[in-house]
Amino acid sequence: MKKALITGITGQDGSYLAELLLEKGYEVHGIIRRCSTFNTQRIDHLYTDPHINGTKLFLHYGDLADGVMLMKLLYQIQPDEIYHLGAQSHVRVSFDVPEYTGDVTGLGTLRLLEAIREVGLDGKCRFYQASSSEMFGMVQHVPQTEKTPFYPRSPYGCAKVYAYWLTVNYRESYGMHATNGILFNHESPRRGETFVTRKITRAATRIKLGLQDKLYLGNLDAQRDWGYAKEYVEAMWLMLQQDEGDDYVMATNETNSVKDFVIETFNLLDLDWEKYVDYDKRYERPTEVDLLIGDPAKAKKQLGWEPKVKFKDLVKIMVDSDLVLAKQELAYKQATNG
Ligand code: NDP
Ligand code: GDR
Repeated sequence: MKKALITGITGQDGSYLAELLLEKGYEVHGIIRRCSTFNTQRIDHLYTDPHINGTKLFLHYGDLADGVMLMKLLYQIQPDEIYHLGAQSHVRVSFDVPEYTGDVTGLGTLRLLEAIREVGLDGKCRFYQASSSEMFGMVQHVPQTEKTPFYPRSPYGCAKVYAYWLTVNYRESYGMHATNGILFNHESPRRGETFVTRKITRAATRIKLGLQDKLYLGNLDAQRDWGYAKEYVEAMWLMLQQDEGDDYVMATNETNSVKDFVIETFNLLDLDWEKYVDYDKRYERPTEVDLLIGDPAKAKKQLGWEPKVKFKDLVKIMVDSDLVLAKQELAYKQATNG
């Protein structure tokens, strides 16, 4: 039975990837952070009592800021594959906490790669780095490919560029099976509620049911290549099944603006978006990434991977799911008000 370690298992992608690997018969280990509140909602449905025979999901407390713990954990687990998804992943927040973002999102990758070497797993363990289209930043070329130069526009983007090159460097220096998946934005009903897509679908469905009056947003003109997270984690697995480590772009090759996402969402709910959406400068970034559109031709050719869920299907999946949540919230509110 193959063993996989996932950093960031409690996040959107980590939860879908854990599901996929368990389905494939892996023993899955995940690093979780100690919090004063529960932070495992996205994986609770996968968890079984570790005292029961046959459990295949194991969670370990840790943090990407703690290199000693990473080393101990790798020594103990001896994973065949590591999916490094853990990060301070919010671009705007990275302007508020640049040092922390550099430490966790950038140096965290270094700590993990060094731990792999230190424990002597560099010859056997495969490593996946969650690289990002944010590395392309300032538009230099469209569509963006594996060969497009990077020009990051945020502390997050800079940290991801550092982690990208570390991954390439460990592959070239030590012959490690190390891979960068350069993933463009991917969303789902499990997307964090402060990322723009989920913020929109959550707010619009609550507005529909009278639970909220307004939605405040920043820049509506930014264009993104939005795909469906569930399909993107399949690509992560495929990348680690190749004979050699490499770098791949994962994208839909379609781009839409934030405004397009708003309009599509409100249209599905039969609402006039202009009545409800207001501007708030707070959500602007000091430097913006204006236009992302990726070319996944290499992934299609080498991995046979192609996204099926496109923009309109994605918005519908998210609206349908958030409408259920809003209805539950309304029912609870009505029940508790008497
Ligand atoms: P999320 O923000 O949903 O999840 C991030 C995960 O990292 C969470 O499990 C979080 O734990 C964990 N984490 C944060 N800080 C630390 C830390 N100090 N130590 C250990 N774990 C930590 O991100 P996504 O699932 O959306 O993305 C997964 C990865 O892919 C990230 O690296 C992201 O930067 C990258 N990426 C994402 C894209 C997207 O569109 N979603 C596109 C391209 C790249 P907790 O739950 O406790 O906060
Ligand atoms: P992004 O995603 O920065 O692309 O990073 P996000 O959804 O945060 O922003 C997308 C675009 O929407 C604009 N925007 C707003 N964004 C947020 N969060 N909140 C708002 O109110 C708002 N109003 C407008 C932004 O300015 C931006 O242009 C995501 C993350 O998952 C990264 O970890 C990942 O690497 C990249 O996608 C690819």
